[in-house]
Amino acid sequence: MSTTDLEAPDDTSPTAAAAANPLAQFVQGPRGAALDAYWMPFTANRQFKKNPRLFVKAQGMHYWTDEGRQVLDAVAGLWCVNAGHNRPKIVQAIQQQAAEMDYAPPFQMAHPKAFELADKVAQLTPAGLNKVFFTNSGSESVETALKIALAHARACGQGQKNLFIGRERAFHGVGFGGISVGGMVGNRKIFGPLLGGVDHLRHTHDLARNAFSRGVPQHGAELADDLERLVALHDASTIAAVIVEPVAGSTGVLLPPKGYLERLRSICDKHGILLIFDEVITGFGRLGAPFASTYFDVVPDLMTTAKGITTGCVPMGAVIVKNEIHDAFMVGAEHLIEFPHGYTYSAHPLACAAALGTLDTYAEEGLLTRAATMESTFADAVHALRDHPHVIDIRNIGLVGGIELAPRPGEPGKRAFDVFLDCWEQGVLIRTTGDTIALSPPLIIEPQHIERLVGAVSAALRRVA
Ligand code: PXG
Repeated sequence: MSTTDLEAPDDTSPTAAAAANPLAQFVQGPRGAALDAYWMPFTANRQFKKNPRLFVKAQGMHYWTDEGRQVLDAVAGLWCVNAGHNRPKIVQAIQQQAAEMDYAPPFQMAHPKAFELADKVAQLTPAGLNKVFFTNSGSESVETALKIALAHARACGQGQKNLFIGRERAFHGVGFGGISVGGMVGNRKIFGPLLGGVDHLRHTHDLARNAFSRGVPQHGAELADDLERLVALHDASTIAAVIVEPVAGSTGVLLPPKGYLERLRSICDKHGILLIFDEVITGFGRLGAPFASTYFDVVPDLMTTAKGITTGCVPMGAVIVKNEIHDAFMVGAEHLIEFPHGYTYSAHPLACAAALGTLDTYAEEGLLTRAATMESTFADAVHALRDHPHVIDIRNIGLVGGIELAPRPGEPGKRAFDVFLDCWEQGVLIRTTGDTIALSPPLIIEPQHIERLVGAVSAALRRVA
């Protein structure tokens, strides 16, 4: 793959980008009226609408704004554009599918690409996880996995196993199941009593012992024993599943302490509790292996995925399940639906086409392991920010970086957000969560992009008070 192909498409001059922008008349004129109707998700709407940030074009490692500015994408859109933007094979796959067949109902009917994709996904996942249930997002994957866990217990004659164990500071999407097992207070506190029957493990973030670790932190495997405490409290006979992100992203780039996931796995085994890995951000190459479960060599019973499955270009998610869990449902009269769950757009033809094109691109360019090749260059660059103002920790794994800042007194999250705005002005898109800067670039990143993105964060950190 040549970098030039990705960097210099024929028609990406600033003027072309601006001319192609249908919103230009609105964003350049009085903005209030035109921007009013769209209630934006997870956005400070009023702040945004005073000074909108609009993308109109993307290619490779970059976006272009409606004003024609080129912006380096240091977060792969939202942890999803793993293959880089607008890759030709994927674009072509979607175009062809759209022209051939727009939609096929997924209930009692199917189309060939759904089977082809499920088979390809199953080949990438750890041995024994071979059954693929398609959804349209990470949130839907989480709801699906939780429902499979409950229904599985019942199918096994253990209907009393109906509690879930999540973890503090976890993010599992925005469905009621997901926010219930999740541990982000801001995403939970205004939504009432949530799902009953959920408890939480302690989170693993420990700056006192692990600050500035390179790769996984050394201390904290024993935090997995918190599961023993919850088992002692609730009894294993009542617990259906434990769900964790192997590496937590949106909650601030939290890495599992060395040995932690292994310990969680063995405690789940000991007590007959299903282990769900939420691989929505770690899936499809983010850590330098196809999945975090591959990377850590810890095999869950169910995996939730989304994002990278289509490199973000068409919404899709998938839950991958151990064969025996699936097989427990395949009983009773054959004309009956075994698992009454699914979505109108499960295995949507455009999503399947996009995912097949994406998996081809990953395979051809070795992208599912490329983060391992780039890891040390990326880690060196990110850890070089260590002595910058306000930096209290730096974390890295694969092509994921977290830079935690001391919060400004009385204004949590504001300092990091100011760094985000400063980087934006410099033409680099980063992401912040609380006071942590999260970096998760497309897996096609080259050293010069790493230099540029870390250079921008460095300049911003020196400027922001
Ligand atoms: N699980 C995990 C681990 C995620 O990271 C979801 C589930 C939900 O996926 P959907 O497709 O429903 O959004 C996610 C989503 C951020 C950020 O700022 C991350 C996500 C979503 C929004 C923002 O890092 N991840």
